[in-house]
Amino acid sequence: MTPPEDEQSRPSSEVAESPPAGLEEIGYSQRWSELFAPHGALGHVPARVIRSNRGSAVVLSPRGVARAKVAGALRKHALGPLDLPTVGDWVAVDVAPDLEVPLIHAVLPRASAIVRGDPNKTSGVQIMAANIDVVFIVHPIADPPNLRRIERELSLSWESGAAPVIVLTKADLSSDVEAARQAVASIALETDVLVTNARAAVGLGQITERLTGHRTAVLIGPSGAGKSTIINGLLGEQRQATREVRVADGRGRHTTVARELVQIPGGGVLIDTPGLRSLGLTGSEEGISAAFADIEELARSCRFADCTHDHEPGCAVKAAVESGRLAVDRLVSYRKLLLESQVVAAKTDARARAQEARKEKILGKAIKNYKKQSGRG
Ligand SMILES: Nc1nc2c(ncn2[C@@H]2O[C@H](COP(=O)(O)OP(=O)(O)OP(=O)(O)O)[C@@H](O)[C@H]2O)c(=O)[nH]1
Ligand SMILES: [Mg+2]
Ligand SMILES: [Zn+2]
Repeated sequence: MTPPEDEQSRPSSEVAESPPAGLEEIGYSQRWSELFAPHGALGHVPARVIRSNRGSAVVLSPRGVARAKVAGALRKHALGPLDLPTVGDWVAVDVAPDLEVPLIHAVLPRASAIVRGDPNKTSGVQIMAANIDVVFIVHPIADPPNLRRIERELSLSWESGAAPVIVLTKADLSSDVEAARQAVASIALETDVLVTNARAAVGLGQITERLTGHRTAVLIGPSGAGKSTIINGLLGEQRQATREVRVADGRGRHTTVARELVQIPGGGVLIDTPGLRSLGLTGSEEGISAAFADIEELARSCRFADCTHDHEPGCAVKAAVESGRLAVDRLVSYRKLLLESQVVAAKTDARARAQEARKEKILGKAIKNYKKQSGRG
């Protein structure tokens, strides 16, 4: 493809210097440099989306931080929100001086993404963060931790392509830290469970440790869990807004409103997200399988390969519940998530079919018009 004239004629100093200053610290690597190369030939610069909220994006490029807009062609060709830039994305940006704001022309193929089902959106999904290496699942220890929600978040995390780590916060408010940690560990399988008191900056080294090598991690978890407090603790300043959450009227409120990528001193970046009340599944069962590997392992010994662990004879999973080796709540949780996932998958299929039908109708009309105009109808 030949770049348009104005882009060809741009002085070569406008083409991205290599490696782009400052981008390596936030994760720019060989992979991104290779994926970016064809865009560099067009005179665009590589950038990372560091903040996104309802369609607006702030990017960090070698030119600094700027609010950017999605180029018309990219928006037009996007089939849904998955094709549009989101926090953590690496993008190709036009920063020509005659532009009012930088224009995002392309989103580089993602290495990973944590996606949640979002029943309020027509598309049904929302990307919480892209190109992440680690998902920190943050929960207050004192409440006590909501095991069922952690299982759901583990499923979404395994689905993302990044490795989950559970972070229990507010250790200072718990009378029995070890009991809470063990309860969570019992459902976490191989996943690490860390304990912190972010207000006193205790246990935060375990977080930075996992960011070495310019890695990217996202913080997810309920509102008030202390996600932003962890970031502030690591920065040593009150950068992110935090707020006491009052249980009585705290429903549906969150302090953090935009998803934001923050550079951590000593290396790596953390993406802060608003605590969400509903974290829907996306219709895939792979994440659930990973999060419930213990049950899936037991299921291999069930008499029937398609055992639902409900009424079938010779069910090894039910036997494990009866003998006390498997908590019944965990089995119920597993079945609930699978069912939810199947419902979402069916809806997604129906949506895809409707879209296909709509396309065919439009195409059919176009063919009819064409025949009419050319007198062949
Ligand atoms: N005692 C104690 N309080 C904490 C700790 N971590 C966070 N908090 C407090 O918990 C409240 C909520 O913390 P935030 O960091 O705003 O929670 P969040 O997860 O970012 O919440 P959203 O942005 O709404 O999703 C604040 O008042 C914090 O000061 C901790 O380790 N110990
Ligand atoms: Mg917050
Ligand atoms: Zn079974």
